[in-house]
Amino acid sequence: MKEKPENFTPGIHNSDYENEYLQSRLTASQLVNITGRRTESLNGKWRFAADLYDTCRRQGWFRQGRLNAEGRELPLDFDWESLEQITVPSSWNLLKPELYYFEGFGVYTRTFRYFAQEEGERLLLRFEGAAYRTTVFLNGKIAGTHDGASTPFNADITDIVNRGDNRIVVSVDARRSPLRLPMENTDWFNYGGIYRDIYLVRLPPVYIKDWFVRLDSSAISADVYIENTKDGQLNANLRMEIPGLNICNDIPVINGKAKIKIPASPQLWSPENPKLYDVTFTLDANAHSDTVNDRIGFRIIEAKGQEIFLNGKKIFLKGVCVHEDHITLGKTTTEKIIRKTIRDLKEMNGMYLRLAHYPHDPRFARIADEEGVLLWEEIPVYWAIAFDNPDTYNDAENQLAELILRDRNRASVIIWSIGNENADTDSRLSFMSRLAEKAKALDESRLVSAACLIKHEKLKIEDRLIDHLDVIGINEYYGWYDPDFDKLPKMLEISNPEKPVVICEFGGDARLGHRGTAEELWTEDKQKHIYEKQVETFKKCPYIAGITPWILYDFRCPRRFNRYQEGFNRKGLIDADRKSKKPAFYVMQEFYS
Ligand code: GCB
Repeated sequence: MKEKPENFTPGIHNSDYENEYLQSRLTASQLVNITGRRTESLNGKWRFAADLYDTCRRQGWFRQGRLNAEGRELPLDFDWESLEQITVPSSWNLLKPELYYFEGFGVYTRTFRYFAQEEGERLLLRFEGAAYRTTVFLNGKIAGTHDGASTPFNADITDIVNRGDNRIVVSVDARRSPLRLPMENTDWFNYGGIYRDIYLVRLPPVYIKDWFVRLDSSAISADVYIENTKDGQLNANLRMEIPGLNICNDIPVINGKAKIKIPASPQLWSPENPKLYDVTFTLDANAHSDTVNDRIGFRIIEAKGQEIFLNGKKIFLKGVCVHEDHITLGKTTTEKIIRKTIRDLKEMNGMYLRLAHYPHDPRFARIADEEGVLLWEEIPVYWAIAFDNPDTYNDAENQLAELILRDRNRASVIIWSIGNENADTDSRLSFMSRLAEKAKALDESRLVSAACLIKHEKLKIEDRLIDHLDVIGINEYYGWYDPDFDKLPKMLEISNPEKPVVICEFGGDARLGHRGTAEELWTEDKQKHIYEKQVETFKKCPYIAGITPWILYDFRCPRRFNRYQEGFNRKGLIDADRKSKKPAFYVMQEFYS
């Protein structure tokens, strides 16, 4: 044990103050499915301070007051109502110039009033995304800590919420670190803060925690999970209704779990016919009732040999990659932005998106369900993360579980991607094969993939992880990072993959409006030339089952400084204004038509 001198003063001397906050972790195991539930938004005006030295947590500001050893009040270095007002959700970097490069701790606070509406009511505090480590306090108590910038989490605050006024304090740590996911080096901008919606959710004391409904050959399979927060045995009656299919069945609940398979032939969901069915679960348990509704599409996605099949028909995935980055909002998004992204995809004659490189806003998959767009969803196991570190693994597995639990009822999502461009080492193989197993354990109805690298010396698709994947994702930049184009057809010829291949990245940078020859770097002409050569080659390859060029829109990136880039990755087919198209956009439009 470290010596603690008599004059040690917590809050000014370094101590392991963080340990206290790490005891109560908010993880996938607590996640409640809130789809179709009534929520009360906590979006809006909050008080905020950039807390460079993490003083909120060091000094325990959340306790609201500080006493000395004799129990006398100490002067406080904070005063909640004098902090500046900001809007939540937002990426703090874009709120004002002084915060543009800020990657530290931010402390947020606001009050809310609460009165229970039913006896035994539970109250959840739900975050859809805060970057990166979030510690939540309510009325002087710790509600929990969450790791991961892009997945949802919730804290059950029933035991610490007051009748009437409540003060919530949230400390968000946006630092990059070699142990985090992603690690400190990424090819995108590290936006910080509470950048997605935040809600209160009321639940009865016995409630439907989660459901997973999907088509399983010719039957609809449902798994439903019930949480009983009351003492005593659960006495529950659960009903599933799908009026559009004349389904109305009671499902027995055993130890909080209910499972059923009902033969059915629904109209199949597809990009041409994105048919959704209303699904309702009603629970009557221990004198309480709970109802949840969802809108679910039924379809089957499979990989056989070198091909991908949707509802038994071979498909070619006509797609494009997209980041969440927005010129004025950063990682914060809106329904309008999501719908516009899908319109741009459709204008390109595409029907598939790779949501790179982390889970995007939860509205994306819901809107894609309605619009008939197929999705690849991904966790930020990006480049050289700490594959040897068990904490990093636990974080990755938890982020994967949070994503899958959030979106496994969405027909649009067909692929879970467990990583991007990770070198084929032993520790990476063990880390990522465990992730693949985890994805299958949580959801056997979708395909698992990862964006892999080519073995350059052999000029071949070869990676030990492939044994654990259903679909091989390949990133290649022939014509750009490797100027020798002829290697692409050679590589495709030398390779003989036993599984379908999707080219999940290719492309090159072009500054909007910069013209020149097809050989001149950074010109629209060179980018167009790369696209023409790439798609010509793909046409001749029998085993490519889909492509997603990099990328739909230019996006901010602090690694890119030259006169054409000016802080942006310019590989977009459309400028960062999300309006102005580059000529390569039309190459894809024609290829996909
Ligand atoms: C890649 C990465 C992507 C980068 C891109 C680029 O291979 O997966 O995150 O942004 O290349 O532009 O270099």
